Amino acid sequence: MTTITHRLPQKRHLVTDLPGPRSAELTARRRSAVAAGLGSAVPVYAVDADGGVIVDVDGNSLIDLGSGIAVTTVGASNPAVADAVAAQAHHFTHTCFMVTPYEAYIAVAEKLNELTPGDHEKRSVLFNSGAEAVENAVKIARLATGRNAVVAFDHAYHGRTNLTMALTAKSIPYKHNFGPFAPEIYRMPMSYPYRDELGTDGVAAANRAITMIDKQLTADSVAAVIIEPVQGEGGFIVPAPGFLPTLADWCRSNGVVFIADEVQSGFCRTGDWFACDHEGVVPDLITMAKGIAGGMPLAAVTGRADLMDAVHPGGLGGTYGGNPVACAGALAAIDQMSELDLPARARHIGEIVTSSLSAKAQALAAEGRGVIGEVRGRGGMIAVELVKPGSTEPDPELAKAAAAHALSRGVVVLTCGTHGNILRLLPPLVIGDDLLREALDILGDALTVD
Ligand code: PLZ
Repeated sequence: MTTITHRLPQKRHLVTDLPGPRSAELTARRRSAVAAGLGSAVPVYAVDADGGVIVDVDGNSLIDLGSGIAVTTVGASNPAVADAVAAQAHHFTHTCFMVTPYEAYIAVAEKLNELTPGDHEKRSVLFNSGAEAVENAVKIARLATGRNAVVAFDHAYHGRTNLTMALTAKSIPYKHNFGPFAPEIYRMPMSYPYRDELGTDGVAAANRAITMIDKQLTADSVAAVIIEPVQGEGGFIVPAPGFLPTLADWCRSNGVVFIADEVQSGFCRTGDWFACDHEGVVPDLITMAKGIAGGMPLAAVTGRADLMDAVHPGGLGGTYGGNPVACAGALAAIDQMSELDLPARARHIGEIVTSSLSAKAQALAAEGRGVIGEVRGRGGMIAVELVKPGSTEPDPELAKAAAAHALSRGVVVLTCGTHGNILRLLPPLVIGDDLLREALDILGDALTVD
C-alpha cells in the first residue's frame, strides 16, 4: 500500500463568513443565467479541491464530507488521475467508440469484468451517467428475457431520466409534475431495519416483497428486479441481512434479471469493491458510475455475458459513452483504489465515523435530546437518521439546520432520505484522520443547534 501526498494544505481555514462575498456575487449572477430548477446544496463556489478539502472563491478551505455525491473517492485532483486525463487529452479527446474505437475502452471493460462480483463470464458497456447505465440495464434485461415488468423498491433512487424517474420513489423534487412516467414499473416494500416492522429479519422482508410480486405480477412477467444494495438518496438504508441474497436467489430461480444499482455504493465506498460483496451477492447486471473515474463522467453496465450479448449489433451505444478521457481517468482511479487500498481505508473511516457519531448519540440521549434515531451505513457511507427526541418521527428541519451550521463552520455535509431527515457522510476516501475527526466534532456540535 502506498500513501498519497496532498497538493493543498489539509486544513479547515475560514477567511470570510460562508458563503463569502465572491460566492454571494456568483449566486446573484447565476440567477439570470442558470435554470432555477437546478439547486446547489452548498452555495459556495469552488476553485480548487484536493484530498479532504475544497477551496472556495473567497479563499476559504472547507472540509469535504460529500465527495460531490460519492464521486471523488480517490480525491478531486488525484495526481495519477489528473496526469492520465491530461495525457489522453493531448492525444485525442474523442473519436466515438462506435466510429473509431480505442484500447482504453476495452481495458476499462476488462477491469470491470474482473472487479465486479462473481467469477462468471462477463461483458461491459460504457455510458456517461448513472441514469443512462440504469436505463440500459433495463433495456438489456427486457430484451434478454422478452418480459416487460420491472420491480423497484420503496426509497429507491435510480436517476432523473424518464425511465429512471419512474424507478425512483420520491416525488419532490425528482418527479413532481414531470410525468407521465414509463410504464411497467412496480414498487415493493424495502427492508428498512430502523422503521420496518420486520426489523432485522431480512429473509422475511424479502419474502414479503416476493409474495407481493407473485400476487401482483407473477414471476414470469418480470424482466428485472433493480435495487441499490445500500440505498443512497433514499437514506443510506442498509437492508437487513438475508434480504439481498433471498431476492437474488428468487430471481435466479425465476429467470428474473437481478440488477444491483451500485452507482453510489460501488468502488470501495462501503469498504469492499462493491456493496454486494458484503453478503456475497452476485448480480446478473450491475450499474456503476460516480466513483468509477475520479470525477470524470463515466458509467457502466457489467453483467452476465449471455444477457449482455443477447442484444443485437448496434442496439447499445451513444456518442460519448466510454469517452477516451473518461476511460483514462477510470483506469488511473481504479489503480489508485488498489494501490491505496481504499476498501481498507473506507472501513477505517467507517470505524472513526461510527464511533464518533454513536458516542454523540449516547451523549445527546443522556441529556434528554435523543435526536439521533440511528447511525448506520457501511465504510465510507455512513448516515445519521434524525428524529424528534423520544420518538421515531423524522426531523428534516434539524437535518437542514445542522448541515447549514456545519457549513457555516467550514464543513460540507449532505442530507438525504425520503423524509429529508438524514445527514449522510461520504468523505473522499483519501481524507486524513485528523481532518475527518475535526469535521465530526463540528457535525456533533451542529446537532445541538436550536
Ligand atoms: N443510481 C443509486 O445514487 C445518483 C443524484 C443527485 P446520475 N445519485 C445522485 C441528484 O439529485 O440528481 C444515482 C444513484 C443511484 C443512479 C443514480 C443516477 O446517477 O449520474 O446522477 O445520472
